[in-house]
Amino acid sequence: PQPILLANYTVPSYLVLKTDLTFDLHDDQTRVTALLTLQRNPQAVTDVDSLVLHGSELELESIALDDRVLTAAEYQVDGESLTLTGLPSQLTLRIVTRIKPHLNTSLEGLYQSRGLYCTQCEAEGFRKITYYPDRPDVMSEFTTRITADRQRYPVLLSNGNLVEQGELDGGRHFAVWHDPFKKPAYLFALVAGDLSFIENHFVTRSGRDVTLRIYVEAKDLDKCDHAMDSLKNSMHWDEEVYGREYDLDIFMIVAVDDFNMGAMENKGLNIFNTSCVLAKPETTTDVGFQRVEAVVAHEYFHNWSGNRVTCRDWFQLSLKEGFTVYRDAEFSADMGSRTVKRIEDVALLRTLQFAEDGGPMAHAVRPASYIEISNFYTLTIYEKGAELVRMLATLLGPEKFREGSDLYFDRHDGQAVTTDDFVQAMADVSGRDLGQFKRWYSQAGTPRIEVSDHYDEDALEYSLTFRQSCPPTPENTNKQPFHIPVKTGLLGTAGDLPLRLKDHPVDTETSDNTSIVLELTEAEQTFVFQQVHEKPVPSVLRGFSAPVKLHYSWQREDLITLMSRDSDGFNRWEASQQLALRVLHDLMQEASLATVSAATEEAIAALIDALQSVVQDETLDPAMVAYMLTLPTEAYISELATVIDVDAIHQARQYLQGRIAHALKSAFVSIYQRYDHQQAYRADARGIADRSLKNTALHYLSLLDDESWIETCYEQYRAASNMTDAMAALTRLVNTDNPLAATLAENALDNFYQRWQQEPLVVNQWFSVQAGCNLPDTLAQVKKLQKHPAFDSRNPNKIRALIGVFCNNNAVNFHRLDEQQQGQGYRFLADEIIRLNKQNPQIAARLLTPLTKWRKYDETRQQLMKAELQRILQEELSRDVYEVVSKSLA
Ligand code: B3K
Ligand code: ZN
Repeated sequence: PQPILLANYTVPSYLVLKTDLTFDLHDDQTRVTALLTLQRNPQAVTDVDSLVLHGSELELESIALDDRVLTAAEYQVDGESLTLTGLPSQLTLRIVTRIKPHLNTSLEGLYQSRGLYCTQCEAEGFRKITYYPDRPDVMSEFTTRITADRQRYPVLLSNGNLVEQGELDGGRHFAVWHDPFKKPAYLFALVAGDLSFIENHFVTRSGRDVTLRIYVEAKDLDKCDHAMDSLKNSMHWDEEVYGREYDLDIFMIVAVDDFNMGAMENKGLNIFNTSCVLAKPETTTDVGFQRVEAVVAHEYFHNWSGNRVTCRDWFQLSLKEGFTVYRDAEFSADMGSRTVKRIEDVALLRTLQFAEDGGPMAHAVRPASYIEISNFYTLTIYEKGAELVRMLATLLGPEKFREGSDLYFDRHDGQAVTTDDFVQAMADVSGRDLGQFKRWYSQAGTPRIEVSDHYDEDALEYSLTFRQSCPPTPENTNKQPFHIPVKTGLLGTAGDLPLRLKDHPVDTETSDNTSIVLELTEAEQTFVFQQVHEKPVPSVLRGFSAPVKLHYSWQREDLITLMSRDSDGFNRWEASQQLALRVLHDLMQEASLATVSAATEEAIAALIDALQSVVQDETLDPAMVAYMLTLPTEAYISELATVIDVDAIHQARQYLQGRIAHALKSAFVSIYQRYDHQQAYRADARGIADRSLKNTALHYLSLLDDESWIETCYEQYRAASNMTDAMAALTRLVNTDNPLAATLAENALDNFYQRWQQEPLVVNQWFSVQAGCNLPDTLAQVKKLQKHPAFDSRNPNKIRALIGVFCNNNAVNFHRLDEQQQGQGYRFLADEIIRLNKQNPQIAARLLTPLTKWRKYDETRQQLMKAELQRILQEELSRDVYEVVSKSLA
């Protein structure tokens, strides 16, 4: 397969003014009639008279040009397109195709999920429905007529407003939907099935009444309230914060069980993975509740950032995704705790996105080429893309940023545009030159910043010197300096010092005088602070103001100061992680953990002291305490490592957790006991924070060599009235290497399955907790679970819950090297990928991620992992899998 290049972009030769679709749904096939009204694009560079329609896996029944049926000689078809030449400047095409949704396992195009018809068209799924110019810069007004059996498919939905419905012969019925907003084909949606719904209303600030509906299977009606609340909150927030109103009379969400990703923002008809809609305390964890809120908001916000203003081509994907992730993150921050949300997002970015940016699939936020666009729905496009928008907001300040956003939406409403257009709007309202900033969009890789400082006590001057660099990435070896906002403060003995920056008058309107945004634009830069009366501790990169790796050699005491007193909550947490990371690295250097060197002992003692103060700090949000008590994850330690020593990382972390558990035992006991186990469940920031701290305490207590805490875990599992507490306890039982724990874990797992077997999303959690087990023999257990009647090898949620969790979140077992199991994890994954390559290429390619990281491991593992990638490459591969495997081996 050949790569597609951004540099080769050309405007479409024809515009599709109107798209009238008819779907006749029958058991053995669906007949699709597309009536397209076309007009030559006045913007087309040359006077072209040819038109390429995309199409794949379609059976063409007929094609008529202005009502004249064409003969096969009058067009060219291949597996991917249908080309017409010699066309007039105005024409209609009537295209009849047949498709087989019941055989569609790729979950792209029109397919069936538990008997329900649904679609997924982004990025290029519409071409599996009919021949069409399936590119986002072709925007059209859609009318959709659906006919189907009335009894089995009582609900017929598409985008826009319902304009007509009625009965037909033979027990069939029909519905006609019209979407007044022009949209690209990737936003098209259709749903047909036997669904129930909950309904609510929202009155927009200009007074328009919008009907809100969430469609689910009848059995799930009791799990829709949280999604509905989240939707109403999102609608309100977007009016308040961005001035954006909803524009149709109805907004619908449909939940389906078989879905490749989280959800899809189709105009007026969002289609969601059930995992991102359904929530109730008994079945859903706190993380699940937060995910529903975030995804509902994300898809809703796309109505403006994505639908009203869309992408010119798929290289611009981050235009809508980065901006929308930034918007949903700010929404969640406003709904819950801002600092906690930031910590969670940064933790994700620094482990997974940084790893992506340092690996063979590294690509720019606006990539220059791709083989299969589905492979570019990445952490870089989404999460790093959101960081770029956040940096623009930091550089401009809130008012100018909002003005820029208003200008962007006003200027480009109804258009398909580029990331340059977005930055231009920000430049225009602020008068700032953002030319250098745009390098963030075109250069891949995570910049590294080295910070050094100097205090001149005679001159009372403190200087900070920053050196930036960026490692080479596959498409770009020579990086130009980035424009990096580094939010900075200085801590003195009594707290934040007032800042007086030499040659840079502090803008009192935008700065509280104790925090300042330093702008790095050169490879090396020094900033001098004046009238500094004591040697300060620098608090740099507050709030993680840029997606970079920052290095500064803090003294241990400095970190403790930051942990206890920084006014920036994010940096308090960050200091706790830095302190713990140092101890973990010391431990990994030890020959044996049975006897640890005096220096390491001292470092452990200092960490424990600092954590003790955290536990005692009553001003801290309990969620913050929980996060500060939690050691950096194995995934993050691995990302920081040059060569990942899987076992040493796991052992060091386990060991240190044990030491903390012993040293802070009484604090943990009191946290656990003071928690009111009877309190009613609330999925708000406070409720989530309290449970998180209490369960962190239980985690530590379960590490003590004291079976009473294992019994407590079992008790908590049995008594739990919400899934968060049940799962926290069950996870401890499953992961504890002790005969009593093993027995109780088995009981609990049996009980769990018996109780929840009718709830697919809960069964997924049951698969995950077992797949994530750190004890030996987990791979054998995973293979056994694949044969369990509740496992469905075609359902992406099940695949992620069992295979994804084992390969991504269970490093010690996936990478096992002992004699019997050497390389077995890799072989297992490769076998799955080979199977999925045919069935569902998108999921197959996504599952490959852990193997793509082979270069980061020791020689033995490298060889084993590489051999599996080479074995996959021998197969006849989908574009999706081919791209990832070939780039990984390059
Ligand atoms: N835009 C969709 C993602 C579609 C992915 C297709 N492979 C979901 C979202 O980001 O909102
Ligand atoms: Zn999105």
